[in-house]
Amino acid sequence: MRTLFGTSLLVVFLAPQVSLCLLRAEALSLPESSPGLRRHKRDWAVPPVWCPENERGPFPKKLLQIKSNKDKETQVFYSITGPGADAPPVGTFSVERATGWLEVTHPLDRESIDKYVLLAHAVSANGEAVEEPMEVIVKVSDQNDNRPQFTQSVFYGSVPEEATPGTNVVQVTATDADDAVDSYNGIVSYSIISQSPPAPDPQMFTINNDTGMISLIRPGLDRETAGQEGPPHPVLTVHALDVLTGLPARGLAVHLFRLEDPHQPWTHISKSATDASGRLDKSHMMPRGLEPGTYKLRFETGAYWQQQGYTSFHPYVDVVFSVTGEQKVHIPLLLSPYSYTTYRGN
Ligand SMILES: [Ca+2]
Ligand SMILES: [Ca+2]
Repeated sequence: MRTLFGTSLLVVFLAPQVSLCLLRAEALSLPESSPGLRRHKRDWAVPPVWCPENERGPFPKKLLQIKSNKDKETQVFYSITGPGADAPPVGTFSVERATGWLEVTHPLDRESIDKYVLLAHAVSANGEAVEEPMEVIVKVSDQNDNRPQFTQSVFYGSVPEEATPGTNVVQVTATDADDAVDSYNGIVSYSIISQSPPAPDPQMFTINNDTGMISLIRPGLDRETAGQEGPPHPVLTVHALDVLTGLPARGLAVHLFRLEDPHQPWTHISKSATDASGRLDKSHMMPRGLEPGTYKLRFETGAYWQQQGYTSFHPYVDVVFSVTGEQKVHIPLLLSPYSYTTYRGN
């Protein structure tokens, strides 16, 4: 809608039938008792211009010719100002002074800037403006040059083994930097490629193409035979204590990450917050327990202390820990605005 509106505003200077509509609309909005107000009709016309992104040269490439009707009476010189002309990104566009040809000087990237609003000026030989400056809008049309990207490398979901078909498991999300408003290039659609293990049915789940919600379509999920092999994994528990008050630290946001590959960024697994007793709801934090590996808890201590009316020296606290074959993993955190202590609890 925004795009269409912007376009029609500019078309007013070009297409008479459109300009009539808009003039009428404007006249209607004026009070009837103001006869002196009349819309000044412009003498020059510049259409909106679309320029595809990633254009190949040669550059400069002509986009459109700006023209003033005054060029019959006097010689007119043209210039442009605004972001993309004399303001950053300087020199993306230029105008041929004598002819009014507006040119683009290098390939554009719609994902960086999708629209330029330039001001066109027309002056006579003695430097006097022969026209009011006029807006020229260059819109960058999209090419499908971005793949969809999942917002996390791994999404963890869980479902009770007695769950019935239709139960939601986890929602995955992906984004695509391309245009999803005026084109399909940026629209993301989801599908399941494979399921492991392929039991008890090779198609236990379905995914909503539009929303990415994965849900169960077959009954009979059985943890012993399908989901988890071997003994259950240890459960993670956390306890945060505010040492200024001696009370549990309530409402402290905590993120859990896992390091799957030392050369890759941490994988975000879940986010939660401590309850009134300073503890995390462990089923929410890590529903299936911790497989052996390297993990990190990030405590958002800065935000916590700010809520308490203090400024914290540590904007957040990262606790990195290894999980091997323990029965349970307990991480206590003792917290003040200027210090923290953590240790291996039990
Ligand atoms: Ca795309
Ligand atoms: Ca694109």
